Amino acid sequence: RKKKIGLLVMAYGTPRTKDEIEPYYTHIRRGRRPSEEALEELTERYEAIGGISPLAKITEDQAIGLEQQLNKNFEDIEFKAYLGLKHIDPFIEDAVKQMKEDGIEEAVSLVLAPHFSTFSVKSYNGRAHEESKNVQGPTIYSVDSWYDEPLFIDYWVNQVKKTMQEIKNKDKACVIFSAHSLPEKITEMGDPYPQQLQETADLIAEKAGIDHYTIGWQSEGNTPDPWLGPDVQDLTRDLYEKQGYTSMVYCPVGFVADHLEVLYDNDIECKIVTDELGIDYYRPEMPNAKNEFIECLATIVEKKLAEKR
Ligand code: FEC
Repeated sequence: RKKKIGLLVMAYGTPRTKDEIEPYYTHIRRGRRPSEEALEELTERYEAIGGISPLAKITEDQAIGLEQQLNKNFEDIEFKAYLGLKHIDPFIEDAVKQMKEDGIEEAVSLVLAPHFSTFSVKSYNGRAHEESKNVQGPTIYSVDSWYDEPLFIDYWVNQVKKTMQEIKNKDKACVIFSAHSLPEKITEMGDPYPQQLQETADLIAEKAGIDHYTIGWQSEGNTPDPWLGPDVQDLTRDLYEKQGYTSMVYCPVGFVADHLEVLYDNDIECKIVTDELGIDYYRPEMPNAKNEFIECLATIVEKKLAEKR
């Protein structure tokens, strides 16, 4: 009989219907209900990208794709994927309980976000381990980060090169590699998040032969404390006004799918700025469930297994 290994695939989660926006937003705000105004504003952003986010389907496709790829690569193991979401059901805890019920004794956990932060990856993995302890569930081998995985770098190298072919005056083009902003206090805690984004950017730029690039932050929260900057919108203005760049290539490498933070914060908000300045906007395709990205995820899991078993 084949050995069974669980794949705990963790992701942010998104409302699947308009009615789910409120409980989802409340969960993000750690149980505090948003004001009517804030709720309305978020609903409008979802409406602007077509009513609801395509993220739910993409995350599911990524998890299924990963399961299938690994089952193809290993003859002696049967992999089973369990989706565990941060802010909506099935929650991370639900997935761990389900693994326990299914008799899974060993699992690999992977967060669908490449860079490690105490606020993101650490909290996902922490919740998984905590629940597993509570229910005496499977031993979970957790991947902490994969921002420098060669297949991940290659994905973006190919995308950036493809986009660059569309740009006539390459000397006037700047690539902006970005990730979700986080409160600045993470740097005092020694969080590797900003360095990891810089490293991802350096690796992609080097391999793609890009000389003009920088990193930036996006989608920051609406709280009084300072967030990591520069924000990609301010950065766009500066790159044009101070350095004369007239083509901006947005690579939101901290994300892996088409969702609100990309389809709205890049494709609508950053585009408002480039339109206003009269310069060109480019945004290469996100990994989603493309084959080459599924192979990348499978490689990450395989490396973790090789290290642990
Ligand atoms: O539905 C969709 O298509 C979008 C899903 C979505 C993704 C995502 C990724 C990250 N977030 C991260 C951190 C924060 C922090 C706050 C925060 C707030 C929101 C809100 C929505 C939202 N996030 Fe998110 N994020 C997504 C959606 N996020 C909606 C609430 C409205 C707003 O502020 O825009 C601030 C929370 C607070 O108030 O304390 C912090 C990080 C990531 C990338 C890593 C990951 O995917 O886990 C970090 C996708």
